[in-house]
Amino acid sequence: MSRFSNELIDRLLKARIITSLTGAGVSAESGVPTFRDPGGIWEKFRPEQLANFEAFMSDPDFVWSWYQHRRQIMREVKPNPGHRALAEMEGIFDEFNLITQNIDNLHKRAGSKNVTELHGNIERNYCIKCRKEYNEVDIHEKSVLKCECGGLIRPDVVWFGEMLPLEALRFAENCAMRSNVFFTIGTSAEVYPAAMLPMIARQSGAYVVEINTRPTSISYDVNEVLQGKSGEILDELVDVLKQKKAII
Ligand code: BJW
Ligand code: ZN
Repeated sequence: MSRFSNELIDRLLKARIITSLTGAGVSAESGVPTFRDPGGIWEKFRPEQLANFEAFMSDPDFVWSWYQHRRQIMREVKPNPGHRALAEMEGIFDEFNLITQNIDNLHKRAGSKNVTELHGNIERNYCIKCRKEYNEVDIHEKSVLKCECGGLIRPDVVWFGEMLPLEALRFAENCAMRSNVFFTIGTSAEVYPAAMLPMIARQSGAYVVEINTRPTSISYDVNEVLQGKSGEILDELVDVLKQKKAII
């Protein structure tokens, strides 16, 4: 007995455009802590407290060393079966768009080519004054670095109150509007504007599927909920799709 509905499999086999929105839960099985699950490294400081420009300006060394610590974790972990299944889907479908809120590079390391990053990338940094990029920073630099112009160097990630990269956001909205099937995977769907994407997809006629270990605030608004670990579910889904595609 497959855990996938016949409707989902039928729609996927007929779909022209498929989009997946991913969040921290997709990297949880690799060992990257999520933001809002209990027991995580974010229990002491809520993301809203630390992931903002004011926090950086009031204690740049502290915020910088926090990012260096997370950068270390993200470099040490490896992509999991969920990342690999999403990379495989690129080859299975004519148009498969992967939109991620994650900054950890694991989708690209798993082989996904068409990745749109909504919240930046932890491997990049830039000067807050002149915007010069600093992407080869030593992981052991525990204090914040200064640019040759005197400005502080910050990670190239999107903090609360900051605009998302406009081109990436426009592309993501466009994918949501055009997709036949839209997956929302391993995200609590609490942070906007990313959380709007599944709703835009649904309103535009897509079949929206949520994959998550727990219910979220949008679970009632989607067409199908697959409850469980994304690594296991996506791996299974790719197997089913490969079998069906081989028969057709
Ligand atoms: C598993 C699993 C497994 C576990 N398998 N699942 C409209 C309405 C209301 C508020 C706003 C709004 N528009 C803007 C706002 C304000 C704000 C916002 O959304 N606030 C909310 C908290 C209410 N948004 C912003 O400020 C954004 N900017 C913006 O909108 O600019 C325009 C603007 C400017 C000024 C004024 C007004 C508008 C920017 C948001 C930036 C978010 N940045 C962060 C930090 C990035 C850098 C870093 O990492 O340090 O991005 S916060 C953090 O949350 C990170 C994530 O990408 C993001 C989303 O988290 P995610 O991925 O969903 O993780 P979790 O932990 O929440 O969920 C994990 C899920 O996985 C759970 O559901 C688990 O169950 C599940 N899971 N294991 C499957 N194995
Ligand atoms: Zn500078």
